[in-house]
Amino acid sequence: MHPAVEKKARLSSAERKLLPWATCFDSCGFRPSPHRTLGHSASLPYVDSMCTNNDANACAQPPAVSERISMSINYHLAKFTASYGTSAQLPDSVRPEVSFVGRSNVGKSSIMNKIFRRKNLVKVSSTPGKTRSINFFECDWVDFVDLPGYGYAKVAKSEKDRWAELMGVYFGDERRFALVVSLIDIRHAASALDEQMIAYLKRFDFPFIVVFTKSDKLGKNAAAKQAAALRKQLDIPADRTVLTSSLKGDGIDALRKMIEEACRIEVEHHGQAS
Ligand SMILES: Nc1nc2c(ncn2[C@@H]2O[C@H](COP(=O)(O)OP(=O)(O)OP(=O)(O)O)[C@@H](O)[C@H]2O)c(=O)[nH]1
Ligand SMILES: [Mg+2]
Repeated sequence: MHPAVEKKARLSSAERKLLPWATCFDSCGFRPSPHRTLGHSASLPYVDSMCTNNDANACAQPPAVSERISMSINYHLAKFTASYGTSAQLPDSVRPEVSFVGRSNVGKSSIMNKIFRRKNLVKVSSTPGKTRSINFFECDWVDFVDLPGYGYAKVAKSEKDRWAELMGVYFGDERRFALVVSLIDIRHAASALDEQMIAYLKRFDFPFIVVFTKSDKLGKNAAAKQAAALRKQLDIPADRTVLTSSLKGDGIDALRKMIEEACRIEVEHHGQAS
């Protein structure tokens, strides 16, 4: 079992309701939000939007535990499923979920395209703040989730509030979190918001890894040195980090392996739990 994705005891939904968004995420505007009641989203059109034909069996389901001998993900199957701008729309989590978080412009959408071997499936922009909704991509038996970036100052207060509520509900929800991929730009020290995000993931036992992005912007030695400094700053062991470049493709195979291992563990755990 890869230590980076070792399954920890999960929070009960009651415990997750106590998430301290107000204290943990003060400066980036998170705040506690009421939980969706169970079954609330059962009538949402999400299931329909995942299935593009009428054959229910065509919707990829996670492999059963007994079938997990080969649990690779076929990334060619990646497709956009839905975008959610309000928490009430969020669908129930039905499959392992891999969620991408990080500062605005850190490269979340770019790395998802690279993982999928696609150029423009996930919208990328040089203008920060591009991703403002929670965007779901179905990929074989896994859901990949592109989350809005934090720390982008030039956003109206009302928009920040909407985003904070959305993220609060997403992370406070009882979802099938297989892996949270927390991205940090290799060129800079982790910001206070990055530190808070990682403290939050640690505190609530989310399975997570830290991905350093844009390694092509530094020389090899400088990138390695900076990665070591960031690991120290964030107090993260080396095997929970990957140095990547979405431009060059460095580190993407290693990242795919970590994702697959995390999803395998999630399915195993989910199978045992149900
Ligand atoms: N050189 C280089 N540029 C990158 C890399 N990854 C992303 N970029 C660039 O960084 C900018 C932001 O990339 P996005 O993938 O849109 O970043 P994001 O984190 O999704 O941003 P938001 O949606 O605003 O939160 C774009 O101009 C990308 O081309 C990388 O590995 N190397
Ligand atoms: Mg984006």
